[in-house]
Amino acid sequence: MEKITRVEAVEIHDSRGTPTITVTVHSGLEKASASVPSGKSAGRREACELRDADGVGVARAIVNVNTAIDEALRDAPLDPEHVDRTLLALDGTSDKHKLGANAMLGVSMATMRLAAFVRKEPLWKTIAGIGGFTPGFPFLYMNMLNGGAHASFRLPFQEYIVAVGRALPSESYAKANAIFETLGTLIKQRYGDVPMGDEGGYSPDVRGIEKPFELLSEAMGAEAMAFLAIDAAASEFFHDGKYVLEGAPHTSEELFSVYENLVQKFHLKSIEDPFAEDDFSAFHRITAELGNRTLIVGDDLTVTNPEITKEMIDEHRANSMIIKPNQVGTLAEVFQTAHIAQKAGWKLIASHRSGETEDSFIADLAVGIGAYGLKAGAPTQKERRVKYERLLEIEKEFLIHS
Ligand code: 2PG
Ligand code: MG
Repeated sequence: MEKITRVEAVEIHDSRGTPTITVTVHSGLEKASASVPSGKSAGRREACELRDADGVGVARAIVNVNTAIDEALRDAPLDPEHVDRTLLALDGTSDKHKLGANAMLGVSMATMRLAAFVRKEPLWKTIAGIGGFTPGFPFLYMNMLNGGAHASFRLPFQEYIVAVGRALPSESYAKANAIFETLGTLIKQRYGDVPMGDEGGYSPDVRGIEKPFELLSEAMGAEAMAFLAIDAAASEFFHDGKYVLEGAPHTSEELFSVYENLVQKFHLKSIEDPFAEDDFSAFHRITAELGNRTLIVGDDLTVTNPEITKEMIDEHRANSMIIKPNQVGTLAEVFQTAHIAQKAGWKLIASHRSGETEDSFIADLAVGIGAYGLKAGAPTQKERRVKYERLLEIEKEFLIHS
């Protein structure tokens, strides 16, 4: 088997202009790189994203890749599972604060990409093979209206999404783009020029909990293979024991009623982080009462961590989850989590972060693990578009390789 000859990291800037890292893994003359995204509405139990004392710089993460990790992996076999085991042993902490989950993930992803390259396989196929998954095409979860922590006008929820799942990604993408364009026209007519949020969606200054859903429904029209979804990111509007929506405090029960109404009225079919990440009884209740009609999706709740996911499954606190590699730090753990969740019948949604790079890795990940959805933002930003464009390439590869 080929051997790793060098591992190195450099600084780049993400879609918000914040520093992050790109890691390159070398094997002789061959090499592959991967870039690490960064979240803003991060879950409390996510693995540690190592930043410098100023909370911004990534010099320490870069040094870790270029010294300790490079030393540990020189001459190691180009085997993603071996590399992830080595990283985990070298870090040795429960939250990855020693090496940094960002440093580890960059190495983990670049190794997988290089392994695919030397196998002469598309990345999604290597992911499916090494991880033991059945690949498939996801619904496109396109975030069209940005609110919460991702926008200047704080629409109550963080993400208002249209999910489209036609037979082929090219068909889904064309439809999602058409809906997004119609939405843009509607917004322009009614609100003029509006700012865009962190994930490239519109951020109009509209009032009323139902208003964004009315707008999206109108833009969506009667498309059979599409539905409305949200990421409430409720930890972000949970203050002093109350959920504050448009200035009004709500109890968990009152917020539940808000969701129940939205499910009935707008056929909302997927609700991510409906409650704060510690409000377990509320998660349990919504899963029990709405879970047969609606995906209750953990994100801050589950943080792509195998043990935490297992606990949430056992306690029936959701029925689906977000998969974000940088929440946990290695692909080996991502695969472990995905298996635990799929075995329990949960649906997986592979997701970008609000601070993204031009790396399209999550498109291959979504297909490779056979995720139900791919959440990748709006096509106005290059960092989001590359994920969809990669999916269109995968569609062609799929015909040849499966
Ligand atoms: C989320 C994400 C991505 P962030 O909450 O799901 O959309 O946001 O990366 O800021 O955590
Ligand atoms: Mg989320």
